[in-house]
Amino acid sequence: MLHPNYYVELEKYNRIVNMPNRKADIYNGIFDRYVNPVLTRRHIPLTWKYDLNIETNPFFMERLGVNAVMNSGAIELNGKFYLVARIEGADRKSFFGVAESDTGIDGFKFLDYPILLDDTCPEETNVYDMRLTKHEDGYIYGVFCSESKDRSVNDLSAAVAAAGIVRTKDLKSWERLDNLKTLRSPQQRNVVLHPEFVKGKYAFYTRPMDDFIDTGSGGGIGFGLCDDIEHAVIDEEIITSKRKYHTITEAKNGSGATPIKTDRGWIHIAHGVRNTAAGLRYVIYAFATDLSDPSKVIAEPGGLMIAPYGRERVGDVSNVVFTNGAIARENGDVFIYYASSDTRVHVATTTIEKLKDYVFNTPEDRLRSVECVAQRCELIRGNLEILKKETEQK
Ligand code: M1P
Repeated sequence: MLHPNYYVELEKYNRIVNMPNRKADIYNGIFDRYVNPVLTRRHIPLTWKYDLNIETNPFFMERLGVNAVMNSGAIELNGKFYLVARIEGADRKSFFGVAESDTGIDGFKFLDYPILLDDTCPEETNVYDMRLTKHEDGYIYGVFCSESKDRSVNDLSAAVAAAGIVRTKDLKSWERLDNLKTLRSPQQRNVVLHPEFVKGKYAFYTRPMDDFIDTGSGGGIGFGLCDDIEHAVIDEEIITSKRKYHTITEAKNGSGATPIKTDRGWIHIAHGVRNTAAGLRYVIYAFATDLSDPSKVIAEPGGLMIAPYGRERVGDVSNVVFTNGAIARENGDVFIYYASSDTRVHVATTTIEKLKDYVFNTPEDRLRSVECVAQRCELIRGNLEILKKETEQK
């Protein structure tokens, strides 16, 4: 028999998932933030957590709790917005759930079941951070981190990160392919499939790493080609967006959303990491690569685009914003989905035109304080002249 508390909790759940969202009163001209997150652990259906049967669950306890909903791949399909979210159970294992919305800014509801991946990797312990790519071969690919215990060292926490690959046509049935092999990099995370063939091959943005946490000699976001997506192997990786000393990417960076095609180049929305006394700080930045050679960076605005603000700064892993999904619509609107502090998912909206202006007209990082001040003085000088002229004309 159904536990009567179900209806009490259902009302709360319905309030959360049906809560309308609106733009926040923060302006930068580049994108809009929103007042509410679009996905939190309170968006998880009750059927995923509770045993609803009063006989087997008399206290109506959560039997399989959920800790957080975060880093989400994003795609538009048949006019609807879909997020493939990283859901972290109370048991620390992550898995994927597909949430659907009509607006892209609110009303996200998970489909009935989470994604049950084919169990093709017996050594795999954890999966997370799926990037979705609508590829010109006709499939939607999901590339995610497949994490296994590192048994080669005597360290309980040691792990190995690799890129898992699945594909689908409807976001309901998923076919698992072989994990990506990168012959020159022992570990990989933040791998993204480029939506078009490059030189007739599948092209991946990679993130070569020597270690599970530290990228070590991995110099930044990599790029490599492979012939066979079903058994993907990359033998040569080159570095596209490099990590740089005393910038937002000094400690690490990683590809985020699948690159957005514009008439001026591919726009990438990625993450950069620096170290602080309080630990790693993750921010989101953008850059553009060449249309015909998507490994070649042609513009990289200085500094960060999205930083954690206010409540976003606090969570399971504080001081983090992280993106692995954006939707660029036919009409030019762009929805960037980002998680804050590994705890919940937000949306930021902008347009292709604004992104192009941001990426191609924001000054580059001049890398030294004195030159950055000179850069700012140039801006101020021009502005003061305009203001002076304006006053003189009045
Ligand atoms: O905790 C912050 C992020 O850390 C990792 O990103 P990276 O590989 O760049 O360090 C990922 O585990 C990501 O899921 C997480 O949000």
